[in-house]
Amino acid sequence: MLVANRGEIAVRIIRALHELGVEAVAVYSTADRDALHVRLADQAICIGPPSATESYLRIPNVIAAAETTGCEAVHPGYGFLSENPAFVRACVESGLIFVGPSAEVIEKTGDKARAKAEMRAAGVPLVPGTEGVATLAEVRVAAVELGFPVLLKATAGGGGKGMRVVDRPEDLESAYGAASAEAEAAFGDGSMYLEKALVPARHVEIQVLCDGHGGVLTLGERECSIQRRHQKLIEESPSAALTSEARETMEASVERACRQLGYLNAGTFEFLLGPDGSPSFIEVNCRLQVEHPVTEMVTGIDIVREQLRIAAGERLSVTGRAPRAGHAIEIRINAEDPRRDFAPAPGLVSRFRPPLGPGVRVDTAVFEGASIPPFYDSMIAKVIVRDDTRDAAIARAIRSLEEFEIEGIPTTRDLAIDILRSREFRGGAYSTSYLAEMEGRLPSMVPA
Ligand code: MV4
Repeated sequence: MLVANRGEIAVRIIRALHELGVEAVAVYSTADRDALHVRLADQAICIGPPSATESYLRIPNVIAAAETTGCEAVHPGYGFLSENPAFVRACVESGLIFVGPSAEVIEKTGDKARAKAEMRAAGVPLVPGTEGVATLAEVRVAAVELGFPVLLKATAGGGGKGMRVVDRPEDLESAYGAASAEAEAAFGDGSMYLEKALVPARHVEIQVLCDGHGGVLTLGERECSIQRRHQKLIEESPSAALTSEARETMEASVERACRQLGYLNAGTFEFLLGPDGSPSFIEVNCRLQVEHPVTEMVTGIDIVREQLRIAAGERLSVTGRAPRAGHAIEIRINAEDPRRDFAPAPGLVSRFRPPLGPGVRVDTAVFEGASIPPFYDSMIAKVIVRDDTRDAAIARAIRSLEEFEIEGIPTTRDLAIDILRSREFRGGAYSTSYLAEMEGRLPSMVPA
């Protein structure tokens, strides 16, 4: 198996491969020569210089690495080429099994307006809005019907790019132009659609696994509302905002959607919970996600192992709803300075002592003496804890983060401790606005 990624997720995948007795081939840029994923793999192929566009994103180089080493399959991890239909097609043309859905499914769901149309047909609850792509004239009419505030979204968008909240009719034209131009520049597609803006909202997503024999397993939700500028910082499961009825509605609708799409392998369906707690679908992620360990900790299911078994043509051993127990929280540790507007702060990690003890898992590719290169994502570790109740999991998370010694670079560790201790987080009633509202109130976010 070729692992077409780097960092903690490459390490995570190599571990799953080795447990199944499968040889792992790593790829790396010249900036990652001494990286942990290179050391843990059975073979490693250099695919280019540090810039991701010339290495981890360069399809011919990744395919050549798989071919020259005799790989049978490719796991893309998250980011990089993981949701790129051209990469999936290149794999298939080279006789490589891609660990993920088909190029057709990735294309269908990558167009957010098209994805919504598919979900509507499957009876998934949607945020009210235009049916598909809308011109400025159509948006003007729809906005009046929906009522302000509305949200302009790029059909090719994601991560908030090409998205604009509009509060007043007179701002529609300039917002449409700006968002469409931003989407055109970022994705080569300026198509827009409109939705009613749900504010304040909670971001809750459902994890699913689908095999090639019609088996569908839903693995419950992850609450991902603690984020800053679309970068998630803390995720947990279960969500304090979901009743068991709302959860079952979401899981049943995701199961129908997967059957309708012909979904294969791991996927995540993102929903917003409105002020009344009712879920509305927003988009599909056709990949393994950063926060997948939260779900692994409450279900006991190894999602990456299941991905590999599905790619090998095996059946899911359980279908329907995965069993769950307890409460899990993931904290992302980034090499960023929260006192300097979260500026990335790569460099030498002079001390690195991750937490241990009951109910604690740390996913990382960092070790003492490692250098964090400036070319990639700033996430350096994930601390995931599980305990019987939410309060116990919070206490375990704080204990773990206090135990975590990282020196040489600034990190988001202390900010995470502040968040976990805050009355708002402990109460469980937070929304996606939480961090913006806490700006200046959390000690570790105050400029030095
Ligand atoms: C929304 C929304 C409110 N109303 N859609 C952000 C990125 C993309 N995944 C969709 N996003 C949102 N869509 C409607 N109709 C609020 C957000 C949003 C958000 C969603 C999830 C997690 C964090 C967020 C932060 C700001 C806005």
